[in-house]
This record gives sequence, C-alpha cells and structure tokens, in this order.
Amino acid sequence: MPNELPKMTTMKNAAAHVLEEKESGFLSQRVIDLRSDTVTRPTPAMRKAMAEAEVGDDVYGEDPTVNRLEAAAARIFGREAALFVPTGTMGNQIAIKVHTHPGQEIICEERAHILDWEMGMPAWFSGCVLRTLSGEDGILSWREIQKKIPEQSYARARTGLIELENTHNMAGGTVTPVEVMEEICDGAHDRGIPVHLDGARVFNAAVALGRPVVEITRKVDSVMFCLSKGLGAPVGSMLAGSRTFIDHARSVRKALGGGMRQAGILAAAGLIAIEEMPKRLHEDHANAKILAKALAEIPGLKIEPERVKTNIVIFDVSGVGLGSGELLRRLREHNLIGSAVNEFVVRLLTHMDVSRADCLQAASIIRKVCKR
Ligand code: TLP
Repeated sequence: MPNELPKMTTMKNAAAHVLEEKESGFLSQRVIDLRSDTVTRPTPAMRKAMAEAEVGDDVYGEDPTVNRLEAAAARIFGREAALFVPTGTMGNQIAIKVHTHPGQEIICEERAHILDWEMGMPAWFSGCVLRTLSGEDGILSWREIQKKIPEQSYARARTGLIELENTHNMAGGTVTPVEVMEEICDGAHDRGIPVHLDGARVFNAAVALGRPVVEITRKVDSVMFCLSKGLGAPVGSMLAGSRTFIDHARSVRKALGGGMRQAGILAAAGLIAIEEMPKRLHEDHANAKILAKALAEIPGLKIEPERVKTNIVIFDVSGVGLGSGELLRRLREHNLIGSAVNEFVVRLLTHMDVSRADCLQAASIIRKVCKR
C-alpha cells in the first residue's frame, strides 16, 4: 500500500506512528513496488473528482467531463482535437491503423513498445511490417532512418509510418532531444511519410528537457500519451492530432470496442493528471537518480547513473551470479518488487507512490540480496 505511509506520517507524530505500525505488523508487510509507474493509486483529489464527475454517454459525444479532458489535451498539445482511449496500447494501435495501409512498413526502434509489448498488433490489426533499427540509448536519427526507406519500386513495400518513442521505455527512460525529433519529422514529411509519437511518458521527457510538451511534439502528426503512468490516473491515455485524424481515430476506437459510455468518471481523474501532476515529475526523476547512484555502488551490478534522465532505472545483474528472475524472486521476499527486461536486466521505476526513503531502502535491500 505505497500510498499510505507518507499520508499517515504527516498526520501523526512520526515516532509514535512507526511504533504503531510495527505493532500492527503493517511496516514489515509494506511492499515497495517499483515494477512500473502504472501501479500508482488515484490521489484523494482524483477519487473526489471521480465521485462528483458530471457524466453522459460518450459514444453520443455527450459526456461533459470527457469532452473537457479532450479539449484540455488538445489545448496543451496545440492540436485541433484529442481522443480519450482506455490504454496506451489502444492509442498507438489506432494511430497506426489511421496512418497506414495494409502491406506497408513502419519504421521504429528495435526495442519499441509497439514491437515488444503490443501483441504483434501492427501486423494483426493493420497488416503492417515493422522495419526496425537500433538507436544508441533508443534514440533514432534521420540519417539512419532514411537508409531504411526503400526507393520506390514495384517490388518494395512502402514506408507508411515512422514511429518514435519519447521517453524510450526499454532503453531506460532515455530522452530524444527536440532537434533530433524535428529533423526526423522534416525528413519524413519531405518523403510524404507521417510520424507518430508514442509519448506514453512525454511529460517526463518535457521535464528532462525543460520544455513544454507542445514544443517537443510540434512536428509529429499524432501523439499518444498516458494519464495512467507517471501522471497517476487510474485509467486512460490520449491521442492528439488534426481534426480529420481524430475523427477517423474515433471510429477505429469504436471498432476496437473502445467506445466507453459514462467515461467521465475516468476522465475526471485524467483532468487532474494532465493539469496538476506534471508539476511533480521532477521528484520521480530525482529519486531515480538517487536509486541509480546507490545501485552503482553495489558490486556486480552494471549501471551508469549519469544515463538515468527520467524515472526508469535499468541495470544488468549478470555480475552477481543470479539471473533477473531469481534476483527478483529474492527481492520479493524482502517486500521489494521490480520487473525483468530480459534474463540479466532488471527495471525499476519511480513514481508518486514511492518516496526518496523508499528508494534508499530499495537499494539497501538489493545490496543485501546481492551480497548473499
Ligand atoms: N508500458 C508498460 C508495459 O507494457 C511494459 C510499463 O510498465 O512500462 N508505450 C509505452 C512506451 C509504454 O511504456 C506503455 C506501457 C505503453 C505504450 C502501453 O500503455 P498501456 O499499458 O496503457 O497499454
């Protein structure tokens, strides 16, 4: 219950509180959950807004709270329109469907979420092939991308879309600079190719770059971002783009069964997520840095803390003589949970339900387990 400890601590004398927690056994059971920033619980303000949300049937376009959320997202991203979707995966797949035709290629980084974690849907749902390339730290460049675009020929599939991910999840929350994104967009547009941004954590990118999301995403044709990750909403993502793009996206969402009815209950939390929560993301980045620095001091772990720019900490555990699965199993016995990227790489994410003290505690648990 990561939410509860800090809340109660502010209300009571801290020492008395810890004693009580020990007596009740709560402290020893408390789990530090660093698997993802998706694990956060809605804040009290979100729960209140959800309970009081004005709602209507959104399939008829009559949910005032969803309409407010879509208008807010469009305004913040400087777009004509936006669409509320249940998940980031659905948002990405709708965008791919709208931008492409079956038989086309989509260029993306080799560890892209659309490739590794979206169930082969670009092929299944949109009939497209992914043409991947590797970018250092997950960051692509126009120079490398253009080599992957085939000359027009009767025998070659056309490139229907370029897909970017900022921040890049599996590269460790890395941030693509605005100039790099813009060069890619300019090059792609010259060739008549649209660009979609998987911006699940684009607000983290904005904090790391010190620039508003509207500047980062100015040149992409569509952007998906998540309300339910670092921004703390319980459910939901947004797709933003031109009016024509969003009109088409709305009908694809319906085809996927994503037409939600009184979704204002969810959108109410989304409004708080988009308007209030970006302000606190720098805390998650600072905690990730603290965690990374502490991990770098543990013999056997491989991590370069200076590469940690946002809230994702990825490190290699092969030097401790355990695979990531076994290490994570042992950490769980000490009430710490993380996730595995592969056999020897572990991923930890900071978020609003873990504190700086939790991160230091996590590092000390990892040190203990690695030593054994
Ligand atoms: N990422 C999840 C897992 O699926 C790996 C996580 O815990 O990080 N794009 C990116 C870059 C993402 O990281 C995710 C979720 C999504 C899209 C999909 O979002 P959801 O889970 O809402 O479908």
